[in-house]
Amino acid sequence: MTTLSALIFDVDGTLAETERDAHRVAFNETFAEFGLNWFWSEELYGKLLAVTGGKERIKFYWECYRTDTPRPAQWETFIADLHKKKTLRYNQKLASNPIPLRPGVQRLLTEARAAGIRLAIATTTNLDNVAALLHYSLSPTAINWFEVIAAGDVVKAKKPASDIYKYALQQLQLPPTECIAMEDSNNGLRAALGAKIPTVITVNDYTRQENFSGALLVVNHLGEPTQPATVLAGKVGENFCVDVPLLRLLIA
Ligand code: XBP
Ligand code: MG
Repeated sequence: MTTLSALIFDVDGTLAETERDAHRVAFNETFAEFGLNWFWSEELYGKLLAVTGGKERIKFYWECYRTDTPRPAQWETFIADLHKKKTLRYNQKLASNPIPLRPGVQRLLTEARAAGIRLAIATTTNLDNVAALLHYSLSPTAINWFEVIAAGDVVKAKKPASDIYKYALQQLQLPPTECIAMEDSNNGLRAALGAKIPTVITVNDYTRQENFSGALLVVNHLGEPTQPATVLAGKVGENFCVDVPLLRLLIA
């Protein structure tokens, strides 16, 4: 029997639906502030999500969609500055208009803590953004629930590379088989599986159609007693929530 020692959560799209109404809007506002006549529509943003990391996404868009926009002499520095401003705007947004956690997230985090299961985060976004989301959408002290927060540029290669999950495992000092990753995207799944961590997927509107082969379980969300989860792939009964006993069973 394998012990379930830790849950490692992705952030954007998994803890909360932050991409469309917060990250995307913060990017667009910052483009305007920097004099760029760029606008990322909801649809275009869905395509750009294939590239993880804000700085990387901006670079990709510039190189592949906007060769008509002249590059400043210090291109990398310009992008880094723009991204810093975007982070500020994103943090202000979460403070003034918190994005709710997805169904079942707070419940599962609370249950895991009560069961002595360690919590960690492995994300492409940066630590400021993680801290703001936890503060305003969960509780001002919720950051302390997580023993390890592996975020952003702490590793060189972002998801789908497995570096961030390998880093989290190293910090936790745990083998991958004693952990479960919680993800929402194919990029995230590949990153977790690359580190050999069994993975549960909660899809969202941007990721529903992606390939999740190799996942332990694919559901629409983690579920609440009053709002059960729907299984999209995997063997579990009906009217259920993703809870600690189920997760233990999945890796047993
Ligand atoms: C989410 C991302 C991030 C955010 C923007 O990854 O891809 O790039 O869209 O965040 P994950 P930054 O789901 O793994 O958290 O601008 O801070 O990079
Ligand atoms: Mg995600």
